[in-house]
Amino acid sequence: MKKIIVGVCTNLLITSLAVAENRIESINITKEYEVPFSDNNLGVGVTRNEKIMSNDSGKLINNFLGGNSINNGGFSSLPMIQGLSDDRIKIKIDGMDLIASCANHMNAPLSYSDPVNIKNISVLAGLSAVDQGGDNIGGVIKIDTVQPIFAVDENPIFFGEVGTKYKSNNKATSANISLNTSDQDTAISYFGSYVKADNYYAGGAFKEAGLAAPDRGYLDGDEVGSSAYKNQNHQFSISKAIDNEIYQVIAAYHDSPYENFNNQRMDSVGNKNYQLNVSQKGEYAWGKLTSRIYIDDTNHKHNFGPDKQYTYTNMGNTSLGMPMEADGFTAGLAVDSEIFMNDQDTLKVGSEIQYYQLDDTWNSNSGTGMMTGNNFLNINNGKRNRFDVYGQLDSLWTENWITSIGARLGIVQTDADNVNGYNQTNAMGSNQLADSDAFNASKRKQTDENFDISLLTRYNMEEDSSVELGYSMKTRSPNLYQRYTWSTWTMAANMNNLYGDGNGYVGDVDLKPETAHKVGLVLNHTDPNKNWRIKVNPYYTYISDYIDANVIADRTDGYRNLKFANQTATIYGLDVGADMHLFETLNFGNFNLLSKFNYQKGRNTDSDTDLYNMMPPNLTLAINQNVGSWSNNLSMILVDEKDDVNSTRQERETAGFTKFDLVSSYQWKSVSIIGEVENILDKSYADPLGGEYLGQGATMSTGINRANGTQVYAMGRSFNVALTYSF
Ligand SMILES: [Cu+2]
Repeated sequence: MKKIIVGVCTNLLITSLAVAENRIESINITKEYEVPFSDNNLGVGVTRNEKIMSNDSGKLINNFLGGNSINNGGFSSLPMIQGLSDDRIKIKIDGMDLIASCANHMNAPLSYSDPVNIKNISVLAGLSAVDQGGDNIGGVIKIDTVQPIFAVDENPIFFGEVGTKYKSNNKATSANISLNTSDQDTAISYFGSYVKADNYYAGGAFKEAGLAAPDRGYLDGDEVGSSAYKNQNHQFSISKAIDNEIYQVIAAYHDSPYENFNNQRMDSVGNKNYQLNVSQKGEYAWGKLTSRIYIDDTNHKHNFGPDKQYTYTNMGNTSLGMPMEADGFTAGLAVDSEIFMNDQDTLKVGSEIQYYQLDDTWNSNSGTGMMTGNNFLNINNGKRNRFDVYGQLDSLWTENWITSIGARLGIVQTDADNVNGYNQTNAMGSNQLADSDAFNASKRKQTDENFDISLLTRYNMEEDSSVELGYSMKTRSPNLYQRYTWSTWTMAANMNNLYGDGNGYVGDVDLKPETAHKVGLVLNHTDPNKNWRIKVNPYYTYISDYIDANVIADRTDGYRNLKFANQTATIYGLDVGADMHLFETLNFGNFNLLSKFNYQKGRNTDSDTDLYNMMPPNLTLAINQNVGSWSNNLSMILVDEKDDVNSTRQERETAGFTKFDLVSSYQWKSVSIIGEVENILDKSYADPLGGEYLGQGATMSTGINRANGTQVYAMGRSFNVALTYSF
């Protein structure tokens, strides 16, 4: 039978990951006909080495064509796909649809997966079919962390891996272990990881050296304040195969006692997350069925970390820190089916129900200032419940021509209860009473009916060349912070910042969902001799009701207070990936060249300005060499200056730069050693997606002056080493 599958496990990325796991080569890859736009690896994948050397899963997205990562703490970078980022992208981890419970999205879904534990990432960058998920306008990232391997005969198997690594720049020390045991129908696995990192250092001084704040320690001129972090992850899974079905239970625990943020005014001083994920997958004569129930429970705490001022004194009053706490709870149920209608057609139907509840409360602190009194209710009993249903028909018209047509309906209902500030007063410009009264009088319960369409097609011209063409309409409802934050008080608005830009934000109860219409084209060509291949992906996106912001106040510190608003935006761009076999020599092995080019241009046509955090044009060139057990990879990244910036947020321009990295690995029996020199030339550069440097000083309210500020600088040179033992 011909099956039309979503193209997972078929590309270079997976090959490298599979080799990584040694035993995962047994994954059966029944690549027959992929749904158009399902393979976005495009020749530049995540190698085993990169996965092992990284502490930040969000950064792995840089390796995918059309993918960039946005600076957001040490292990929670936000993915961006073709100009759209954060929760505009659907992130599914082992099928779970997770939501960040933090006013700064510090606990973005990818932060809960240690890169070492990722078995498979698929990034649907271009256009995604509706069966891949709703409630997104920017694409889908799917991550698998559990892939059960059963014993082939009656002898049980036991295998695992222990690893450790060290990075010199920020003294990041980490360790991980995986233990797996299985017989023919039961597989049990445990994964654990630990990492601790200090502040990192840029390639050169980008600010004055001195005390981080009057009540804090000393920072060097090249030391990036508030970039230290620590976390541990534990995951336990049991998979049971019964006939043609696999039942699976995954339980996970994540604990980060601190993760400091160099582009936010607060730090995470505690994040605990529990997940439970129970699923069933079956293959039947008629098709496939996957069903899943999951829960995710997050407790997230904020305060000022060790590089941000803690004690504020004003007119005889003292404020000691600013404790804030977000509690999020998600419960979901999802059913997806594939029905093989005949040799030509597969019908995919499914449904998803998600319940989400959020409380974001700022406790009165122990001082005597403006932040004592009641607990400030930033979001009180916020709700965001979602019901989705979709249908999609994938058809094979000829051996060379496939189409996918789908529609999805999503109902999103949001609500929040009454709020209050620290005090029922408007004193000192806080407007807490007036703002909370206005919010409490508003109609907060909102129901969105979101409609998605995907129309995708691929035509294979010859065996190794194809063209993919598609249109999709995708709709996403606002998140709770965009709809229900209410305080125009600068101190409070500053805390509600999803962008790392230093500005303050206020929600809008009447925000509408944003709808993206995207057209894209992918041209694939592989040389008949298999010596090179190229993928070219131009696209255009028109977004109605794009959730952006308008200025409500220019502040004395040079930053602004902004209010979320629906506007109109367009994004167009071009992504090109190519790889090429260079030559093979007797003594030095195989040489391959990989390259990736990324260009995007986003405009807010209502405000007549460029979109915030667009990655400037960039080119990656890498040479890979493999000889015996040795592999070496030298890469060069050229990034153009960023001069297309968002004037509403007063986004900073950044200079162009070139960066070199070298990774070498050697495999000796069960032991592998990886050495890396990151940023070989110790280049000092402002990270174009780094955001505003708020890593030190009096970050609350208006204690930092924008005129003396800077963009966040990226890490300078680091010598990294990792050791792995497999058994
Ligand atoms: Cu946070």
